[in-house]
Amino acid sequence: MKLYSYWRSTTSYRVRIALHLKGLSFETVPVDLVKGDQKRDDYAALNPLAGVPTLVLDDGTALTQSMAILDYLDAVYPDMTLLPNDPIERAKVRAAAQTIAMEIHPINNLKVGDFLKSDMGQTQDDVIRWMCEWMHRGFTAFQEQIDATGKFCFGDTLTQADLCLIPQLYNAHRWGLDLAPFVRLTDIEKNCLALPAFDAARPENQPDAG
Ligand SMILES: N[C@@H](CCC(=O)N[C@@H](CS)C(=O)NCC(=O)O)C(=O)O
Repeated sequence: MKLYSYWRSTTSYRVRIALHLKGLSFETVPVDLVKGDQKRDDYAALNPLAGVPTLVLDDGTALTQSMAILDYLDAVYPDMTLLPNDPIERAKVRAAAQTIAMEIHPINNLKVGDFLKSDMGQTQDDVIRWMCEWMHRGFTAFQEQIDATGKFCFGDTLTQADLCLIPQLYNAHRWGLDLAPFVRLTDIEKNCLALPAFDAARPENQPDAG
């Protein structure tokens, strides 16, 4: 498999963690988002949204949307599934994961920040304030959605919620969000980053890390 990804991309980070947790080998194909490689015709043919990640399977099938890729990996490699079987528990995990994947990430994406600056006259400081505001609100909800105790978001079993949380916390550190109100989240972060699969997936450990 080939994973088209960017080292700092939180959506790529989610998929890298899943691939490592499931012990799958893959080749990383860097897409430099800062240079705009995601907008090149050859890449846009693989991923019409011009974003990373894209997972290209050995038969050439290109999968897009990180959460859909996580679902695919769970369906095909169910040994270490990242969603509970119980319908209520599954809905709770999905709700928490979607708070990050749908409420925080899309409005904090690179192209949104670029548009705020290029077309709406905002400064880089304004954009950082914007990103921190939505992370703060999203994390406030997320912290209520998950279990109050346990090694991970839901008990002692990893789920898609953890795979969304750890990359988003990477961004939170990067942009200087005050994480004091989110001790439960940073405790989970410590537990996750102690695992080899999370460590291997860290942005700093990618071949294109700058
Ligand atoms: N919902 C998509 C989002 C993909 C996406 O936009 N990823 C970001 C990186 S985290 C990106 O490639 N941004 C490029 C841009 O904004 O130009 C997913 O989860 O895969």
